[in-house]
Amino acid sequence: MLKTITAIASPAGTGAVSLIRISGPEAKRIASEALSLAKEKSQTGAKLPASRFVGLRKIRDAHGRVIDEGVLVIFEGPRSYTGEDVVEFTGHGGVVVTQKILERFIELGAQPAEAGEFTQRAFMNGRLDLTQAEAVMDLISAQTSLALRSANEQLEGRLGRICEEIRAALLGATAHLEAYIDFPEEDINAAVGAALCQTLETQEARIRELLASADQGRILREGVRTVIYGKPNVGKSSLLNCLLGYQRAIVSAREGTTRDTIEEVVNLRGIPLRLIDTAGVRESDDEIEQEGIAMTHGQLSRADLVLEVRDLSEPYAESILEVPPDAKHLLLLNKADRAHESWASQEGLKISCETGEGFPAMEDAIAQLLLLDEAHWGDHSVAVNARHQSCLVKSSKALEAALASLRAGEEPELTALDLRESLTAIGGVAGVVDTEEILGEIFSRFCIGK
Ligand SMILES: Nc1nc2c(ncn2[C@@H]2O[C@H](COP(=O)(O)OP(=O)(O)OP(=O)(O)O)[C@@H](O)[C@H]2O)c(=O)[nH]1
Ligand SMILES: [Mg+2]
Repeated sequence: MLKTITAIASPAGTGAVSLIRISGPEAKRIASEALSLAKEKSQTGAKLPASRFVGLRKIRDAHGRVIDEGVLVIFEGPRSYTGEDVVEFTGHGGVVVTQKILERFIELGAQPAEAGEFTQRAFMNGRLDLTQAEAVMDLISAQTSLALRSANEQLEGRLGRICEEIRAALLGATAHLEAYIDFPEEDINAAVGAALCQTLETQEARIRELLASADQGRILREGVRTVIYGKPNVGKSSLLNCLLGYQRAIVSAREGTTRDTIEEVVNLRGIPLRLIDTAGVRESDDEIEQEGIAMTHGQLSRADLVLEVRDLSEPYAESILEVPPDAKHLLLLNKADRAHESWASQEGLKISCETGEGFPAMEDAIAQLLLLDEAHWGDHSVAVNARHQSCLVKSSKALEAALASLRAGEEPELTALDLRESLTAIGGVAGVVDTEEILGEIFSRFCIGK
């Protein structure tokens, strides 16, 4: 029989309330016994509340002594988070009292849950598809309102639904093709061949569209890799501090202050920016500084966005930046409060970390550049993660191969083989077909009690 699991679902530490969960076939029996008075007193304790009704109940130890009084709710399966019988007890949020309740449930036969095991059961019992289960994790770790919105959209199952539509279309095409394998005397005529090609091309385009959103997904989860770049002393660390709102990096009038790169995430109009302050780039004999500058170049090559900072208080000089091909770029002319006249006719966004001048315009420009603020977040956006991406790439490659063999008029067996591979891969996104190993990998990243 499937084991019954239990865990503290609220964060560790002291709080107003804490939540302990039980899920599995024994959940109700365990909860009921936890309410019982000691056997020797031959008295029974309170009854369980009816499913989905709230009851004020006392959880007792083996001697019938009260551990805590709180709210008990039973969700009878399958109408529960996990699809099994679930018991939730909300008690006083102390560390010891919560731990004691957990121990009591374990004493009565529940087993401590693994990380993500509740959600894994929800998936196993068909309450969520895999993209939705992953969205639960995205929702918990969302750092901005936009990431939250994207997680909620995924939780509603949009990505899973799109993949399921693609899978259904491919399945239809495969069945069609396999019919010809079963009747080798019949050839695929031109009209049928063209119709099949059309179906595969349409689905291929849809997969490509999903893949195009992978960058957006990564950005929402991890933040836009924003590298603050420039010569020493132009005010890169000052900019980091201003955007963060506190003194994170050392600022000084001495050139070459920053050596290591410093990373912090800020929320800019709903967009998570992973700001990376770097060592100022110049010729240097100092070994440590050279190391720092090498790191700057490394960061630059992985950037999504480069904020190039230049110093308006110095006479104009050419930019030192070689912009990496696929990063967005914004030129910031800092120290506008002390601008040198030689800059008068130069392009760039004037800001001052000293006075705050130009900051709203800079935020506008960044949002505009990334087209990723709330206003630009389309109704049909999906945020593909790295795992979805790898399934989609596999599916799209196999589909291309299928198309190529179909167009070349090769044996239908060959095309069907590639189509099957494409089907399996796209099914993997929502977890239609998946191995234990992959599931374990996904759910182990959750927290205990989720
Ligand atoms: N007047 C004025 N001074 C500024 C402004 N921004 C930064 N500074 C000053 O410029 C100097 C250098 O600032 P930092 O932020 O340390 O410059 P950096 O680019 O990080 O320098 P390195 O770490 O050496 O590469 C400090 O003395 C700051 O106070 C500004 O907008 N106006
Ligand atoms: Mg610095």
